[in-house]
Amino acid sequence: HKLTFPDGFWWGAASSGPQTEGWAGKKHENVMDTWYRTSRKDFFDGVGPDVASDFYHTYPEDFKLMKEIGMNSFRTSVQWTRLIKDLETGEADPEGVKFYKDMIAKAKKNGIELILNLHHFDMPTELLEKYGGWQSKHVVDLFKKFAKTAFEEFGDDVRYWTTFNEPMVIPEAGWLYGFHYPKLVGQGKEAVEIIGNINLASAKAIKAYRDSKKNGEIGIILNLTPAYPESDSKEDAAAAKFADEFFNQSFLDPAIKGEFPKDLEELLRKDGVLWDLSEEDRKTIAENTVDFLGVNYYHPKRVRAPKNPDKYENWMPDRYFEEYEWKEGRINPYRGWEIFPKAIYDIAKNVQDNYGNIKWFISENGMGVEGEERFRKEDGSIEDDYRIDFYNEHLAHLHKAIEEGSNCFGFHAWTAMDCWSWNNAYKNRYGFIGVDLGDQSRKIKKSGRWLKEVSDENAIL
Ligand code: BGP
Repeated sequence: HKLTFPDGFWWGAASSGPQTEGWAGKKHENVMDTWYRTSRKDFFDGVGPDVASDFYHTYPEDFKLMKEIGMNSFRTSVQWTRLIKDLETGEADPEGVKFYKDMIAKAKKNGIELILNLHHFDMPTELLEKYGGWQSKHVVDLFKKFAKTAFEEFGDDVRYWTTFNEPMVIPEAGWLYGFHYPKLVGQGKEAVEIIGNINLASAKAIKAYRDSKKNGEIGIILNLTPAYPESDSKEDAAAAKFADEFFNQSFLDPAIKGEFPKDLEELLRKDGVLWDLSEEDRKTIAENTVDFLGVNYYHPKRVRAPKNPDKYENWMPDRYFEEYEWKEGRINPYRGWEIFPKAIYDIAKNVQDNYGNIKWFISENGMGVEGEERFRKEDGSIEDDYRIDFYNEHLAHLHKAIEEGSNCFGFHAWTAMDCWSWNNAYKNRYGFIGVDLGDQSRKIKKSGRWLKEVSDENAIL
């Protein structure tokens, strides 16, 4: 039967500047650009962020297509490395300003609410090399300058801002497990330091936004991966509690409550790896919490007590938990992540019960598919019924939570047009709209037509 969503519900999709725009007109390189240029050309099959989906040129047409598939909202990011000419002063680059202003205008013209995010894994490489990136308080202040410039330039036209996308992925992928640049492994202490500094950077950007007196709202986008224990044992419960505190609450709590989870702080202090934040820094975090929350959800974490807690030489979160593959789990055969729609309901209840029922939206959810070409039909369109089923299932759980009082105002898929991925270039496709990398032509998939119906009805059928 028909499940109707609240009035004004956001139906849309998310993407990011570095994964879509291409390098045209950019003044600096970010860490992912550098990674691709220097060492990953083979791995990425020569398909990179240099051209990506060419959004820098295609956005006028892309917004028309987004409108055509019923999107009323769209999130992308302002690239630090495009907007800012002088990274030390935060001075804007006129070419960057011009691009973003026109992009914002085109979104508006097509009736699309634009949400602008400030950081999507795209630290300027110069700042990593010179100062250590997020390990540096100076870089935190440079980020604030960039944020301030963005608010000044676009704050009259954009009403919804977010400071970071999935900040946990920065230390996790870059310093703990080595799957994003700078690809370090086992650097637990540094990772914790980075968590502290990014929380501070987010709070400082929020303060800059409030000081700018613009008439909008600012939030943060977190990847929340609920940690489900393998058994009822005390040990597995402790592992799940730790994984939840470290990977979810170390950003969720400061962002909404203005403080870090107490038990986690105690543990990190005891282990001698606590973040380095002064009283003043903590005050900044306490006083600058978010207006709203975005949640990216793809898959849960299945955890248990670690069998080999000392496998790393340095301090690592792996001392307290390990992941395992849940035998009953349903795996996406085309990407390899567990599909577990009920976690959306669990996340919603957690936000409702433990975070003051703050208003929030699903800012990413999606199903990556390798080799999606095999689903192309004679008329040229991709029949992605698996994706439609995936969304319907997740939305049913979200709907149930909303019925029970969850303050959720929207659902954004990853993503609108197929885009470049940090891990697999264009191998895994996610879009409502297919992109042909040969000539950059676009073609609406069946899921795009599904979204149009859902958005028109404000309901899933
Ligand atoms: C999220 C990121 C996105 C996007 C997505 C898909 O974590 O915010 O930038 O890449 O995951 O993941 P992947 O491209 O690794 O399949």
